Amino acid sequence: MRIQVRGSNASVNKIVWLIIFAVLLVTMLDRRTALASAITAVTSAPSYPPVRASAVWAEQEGTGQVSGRVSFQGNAPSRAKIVMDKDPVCLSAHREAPLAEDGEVNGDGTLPNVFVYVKSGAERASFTAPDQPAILDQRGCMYQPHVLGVMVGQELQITSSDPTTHNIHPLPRDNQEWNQSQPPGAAPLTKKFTRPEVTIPVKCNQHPWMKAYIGVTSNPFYSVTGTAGTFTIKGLPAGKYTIEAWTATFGTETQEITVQANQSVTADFTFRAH
Ligand SMILES: [Cu+2]
Repeated sequence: MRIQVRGSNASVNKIVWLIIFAVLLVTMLDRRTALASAITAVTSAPSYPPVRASAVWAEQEGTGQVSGRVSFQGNAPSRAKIVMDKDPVCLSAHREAPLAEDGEVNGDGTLPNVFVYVKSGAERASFTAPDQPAILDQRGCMYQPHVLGVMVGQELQITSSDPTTHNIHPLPRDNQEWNQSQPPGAAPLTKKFTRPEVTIPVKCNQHPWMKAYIGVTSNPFYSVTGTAGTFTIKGLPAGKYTIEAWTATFGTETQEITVQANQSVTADFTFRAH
């Protein structure tokens, strides 16, 4: 390569070459620094496996899980007896008047009917709803279960085991509202929800004491606590998630968790009396 400098002489040429050499040196050093930072970033940042957008991914690649116990501190609220005098069929289904489910605290101080689900962190993938329907039964003029989860697009079957007419009436904020009668012996009603919503209260227009809550999620990672107040969410891919515990009476709580492959994370929740 020839560098021509007007009115050139030996010293001007030297200066020009020195400048070119200095610029090249600085550029190389810059690249080396940038490369070194990139290597550090790659090796020190937590790396999560790439995510494929299907429900199969959850089953085959999600090997982590989160489980925990939901406790209650303070005096358990008193729960009203449900008076079913209005409908003799309902009344005759119970030896003793049952108590309202909301506000129930298990004997060991844990909470049943807590809907625990992955609120955020699973948006990296999309999930198809399971083929099996979720079932909401009406038995003894009460909803069974009191709290249940379904995925967006999953079929919800509402069945009745009672020889009386019910009128199922979900009260969503983000989904479409409907209410429909179901006489004794009628076929199950089949419904779907199109948007995630935690949770949708359900009432019966015939029996004002009947209450249920449906948690609608866009991922399959949810669980409802029972008589032991515990929950387990399986099939989680490694990653960071926000999980929320929802209760009808005591509000909600969230926690940030980090799940590793083949490991179980513990996330306990404690709710307090208002
Ligand atoms: Cu009813």
